[in-house]
Amino acid sequence: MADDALDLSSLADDDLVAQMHDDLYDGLAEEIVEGTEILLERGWSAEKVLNDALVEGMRIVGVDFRDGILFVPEVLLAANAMKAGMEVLRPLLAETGAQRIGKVVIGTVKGDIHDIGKNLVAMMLEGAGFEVVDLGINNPVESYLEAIEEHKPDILGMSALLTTTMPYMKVVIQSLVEKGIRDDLIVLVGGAPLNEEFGKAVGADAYCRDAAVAAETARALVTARRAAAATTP
Ligand code: B1M
Repeated sequence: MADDALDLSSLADDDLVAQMHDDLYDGLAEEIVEGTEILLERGWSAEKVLNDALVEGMRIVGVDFRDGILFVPEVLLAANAMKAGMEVLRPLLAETGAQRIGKVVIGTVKGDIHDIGKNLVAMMLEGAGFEVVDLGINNPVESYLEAIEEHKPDILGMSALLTTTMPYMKVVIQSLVEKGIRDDLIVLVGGAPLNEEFGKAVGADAYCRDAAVAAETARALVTARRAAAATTP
């Protein structure tokens, strides 16, 4: 830290969180890591740091991106800063003593390179006891199908952040139907422009508003499916 730099640890919680929103906006990864560590040392839960400091900071970035105040290079820096903070939280969010309760293949759909939300969902799923195979971004149907064939997951998760890429989820689900494997899988979808109605329209089992809901839904649907299988003669 330079001599004239702000000492983050001297700030009260509220001021520190506000400062982190500014630092995220300015793409300052080191400061975001430091702020994240300070809040954890002060006893904040990983979920609270994530939601109040990082996700809220990114929401503010999103508003100015939409309004043409911020542009792609600045938003990329903000995204990198957010990812740096998420790396500090990763072991805490993914921490679980429980046995693996199922497997998830997850990826962002073709044409879409947004991965922050999908990465968060993957972390929360790990934390909920799932083994997660993360296919990354920009996935065509073929990469989902190959991963399903190879990993035999209980759940397929798809993420889309653009109104232009979200319809691709239907393409993927339709190809599962054509291959006769749709009912072997629970399909969960998520991403900022989606909603419940869209999830139903594309034939997903559930739309997940956020990472916490994704983890809860995954657990509930896998448990229900196992219970149904156990009672089927
Ligand atoms: Co993009 N971008 N972007 N962008 N970007 C949005 C999505 C946008 C809403 C910004 C805006 O205008 N306000 C807008 C989309 C408009 C629309 O389609 N209606 C937009 C646009 C237009 C674009 C470009 C086209 C811009 C351009 O080039 N002119 C371009 C497209 C590139 C492409 O994908 N082909 C583009 C590029 C980028 C960057 C590369 C600069 C960067 C991405 C970096 C990265 O991800 N590595 C970026 C970013 C960062 C954003 C915003 C600002 C933030 C997204 C984010 O990370 N949010 C975003 C504005 C916004 O959403 N407020 C925006 C934080 C994250 C925690 O939330 O991703 O919603 P979210 O995930 C949540 C839930 O949605 C849910 O759980 C997550 C955690 O709680 N969820 C799931 C997500 N996936 C799930 C999957 C599941 C379950 C739940 O599976 C089971």
